Amino acid sequence: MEINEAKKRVSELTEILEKANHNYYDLDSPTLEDDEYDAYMRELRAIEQEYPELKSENSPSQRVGGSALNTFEKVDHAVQMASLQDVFGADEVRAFFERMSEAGAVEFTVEPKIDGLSVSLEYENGIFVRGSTRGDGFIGENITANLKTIRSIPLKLTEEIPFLEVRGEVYMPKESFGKLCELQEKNGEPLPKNPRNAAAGSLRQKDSRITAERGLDIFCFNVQQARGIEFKTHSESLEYLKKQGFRIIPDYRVCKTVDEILSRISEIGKMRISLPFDIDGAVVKVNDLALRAEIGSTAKTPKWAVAFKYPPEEKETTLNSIEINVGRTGALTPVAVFDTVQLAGTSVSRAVLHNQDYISEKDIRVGDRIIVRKAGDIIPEVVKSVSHAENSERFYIPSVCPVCGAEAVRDEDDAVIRCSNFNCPAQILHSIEHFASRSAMNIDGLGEAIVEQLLNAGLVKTVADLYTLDIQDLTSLERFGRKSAENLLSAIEGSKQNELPRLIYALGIRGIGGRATLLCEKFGDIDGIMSASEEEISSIDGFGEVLAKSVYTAMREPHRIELINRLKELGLNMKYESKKKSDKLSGLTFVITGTLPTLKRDQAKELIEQNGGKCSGSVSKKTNYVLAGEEAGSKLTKANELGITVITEEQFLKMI
Ligand code: 0OX
Repeated sequence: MEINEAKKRVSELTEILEKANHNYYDLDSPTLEDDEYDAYMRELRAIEQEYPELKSENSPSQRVGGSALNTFEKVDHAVQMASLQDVFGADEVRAFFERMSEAGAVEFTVEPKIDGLSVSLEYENGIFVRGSTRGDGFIGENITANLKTIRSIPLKLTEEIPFLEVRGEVYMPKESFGKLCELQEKNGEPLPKNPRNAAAGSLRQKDSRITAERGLDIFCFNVQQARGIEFKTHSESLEYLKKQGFRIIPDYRVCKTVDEILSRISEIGKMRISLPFDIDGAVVKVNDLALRAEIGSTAKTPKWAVAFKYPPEEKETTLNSIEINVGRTGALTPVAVFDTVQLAGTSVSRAVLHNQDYISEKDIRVGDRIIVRKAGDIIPEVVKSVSHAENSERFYIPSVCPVCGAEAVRDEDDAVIRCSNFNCPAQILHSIEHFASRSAMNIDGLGEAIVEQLLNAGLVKTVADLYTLDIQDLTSLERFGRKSAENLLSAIEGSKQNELPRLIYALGIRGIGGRATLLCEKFGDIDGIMSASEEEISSIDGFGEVLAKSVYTAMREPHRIELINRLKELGLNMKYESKKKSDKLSGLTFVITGTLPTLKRDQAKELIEQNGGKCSGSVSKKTNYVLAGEEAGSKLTKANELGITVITEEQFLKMI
């Protein structure tokens, strides 16, 4: 494609993709099928590869994020990002109304108060140039790359207004929070405490690819600064923001009387449980902007707005005990067990207490009267301790595992205390359950109860023992018929042929999640994975340093090496059936260098491997071809010195 044509197509594709984002995320009315969206995105990426100069900072391709793009450098807020004065109850709202009416206010807006993190979005000539956190209201941090991953944030406005700074609240929808909790649990990672914390953690990621996966969203509710346009009222500015492509605060109303304000506050309160995001109040604001300036602010909060706080659905109950659960990664998780209460429509009697810091800060003790609620209306949590029982003592997570008695030690990099014994029965129970689970080896019929029976009967000690079970072993268990035993044995036997990524995931490496396939694609078989260096692992797209270290360390733990060796002997599939397409490049070694016109290096490597060839990082006499793109450096020189054939991407594509 010739450059002018490419430029035109980039602009067309940008418009199509951004419009699709807006329709999907802001208007809730999708206009493109997922695969159409993906196809346009692929086309855009291919052109941007060919013509890097056409790739703008605000290309929709930037929304998937990248590593180390967030600078977190300090950002001075030209206009203070003020916080709000809280009010509780109708009387305080009336008092606010009286004060404002005396100052001349005749119109107010009432908006839900989103429970998230305030951010500032700056636009120059209609282009998103900088996004930052609120910080202390005066100085925040630059998180532009992370904010770009939120698809409802327009990267380009409808109009090219000289300058606009908009304030909004980034939040994690309840659905995304639920998914994140599930994933963290599956990966043996600590659960986020509530959607707000999860949103904060996601915005603070150095690697914006992680932010992109977290399903964050935003509602915008204030024009901080504007040049090239003036507004008379707040509601007018919100409607303008909507026209510019922002997702504005939902369900806001303009009210005139205090009764209208109070009834809107109460309506929002009733909607609360069914809203797909957390709110922690309603905001009442004077609508007239000139009047706001007259009314002014205190050091921290404007005098022309208040945040009405809803009493959260909380219940008081008695904490009967604190159980210590030992998970498959050995994490000791304290769990509060209390008298059952009804919360958000369900019976609740247990809540995770997270870690020692959480317990110590709230001074939660057995026997306490406690307040409980549901974070994000999903996860029960202990809000605080109201009173201690007589003679109660501070609670400490034991420094020995309550199941096996081994030493429990605090992780270097997080607040988790872990049992140090890989043979701990609790770790074994949960790791066997995980091994058999649907997304791992998918052994039908091997649930928690049966794993417990097998462990209690001494029939299995590690997952490898599952493969030596026979019909007598199983029928000797209580309530285990011949038919179920046969079914289970055949499910276990069948699992030997599973694809390697399932086995890798089943081994329970911390943080591996859905990335097992990438490992297999890269290293081909279990031996390749076991001998891979940390650098090689972290070179895989999608593997950060932390995950690479976790895989590398896991593959050097003696108990895991022993387990893998046993599984090998027992005949489990240890090879990766790659999505190989042909043997056209069989026996040939390639070195890729420089920037290829359309393919990323990884893609070229994948194609080489899919067609039976091998890739190497350095040029030697053994190299058959050097696949060279633009700005190829020393490797190309060396290839020429050694007389190795140098090919272009086009020639390479012809070969396959
Ligand atoms: C919210 C929210 C927060 C702007 C000017 C003073 C306070 N969390 O939903 N803040 C504001 O207003 C700011 N409005 C909101 N809706």
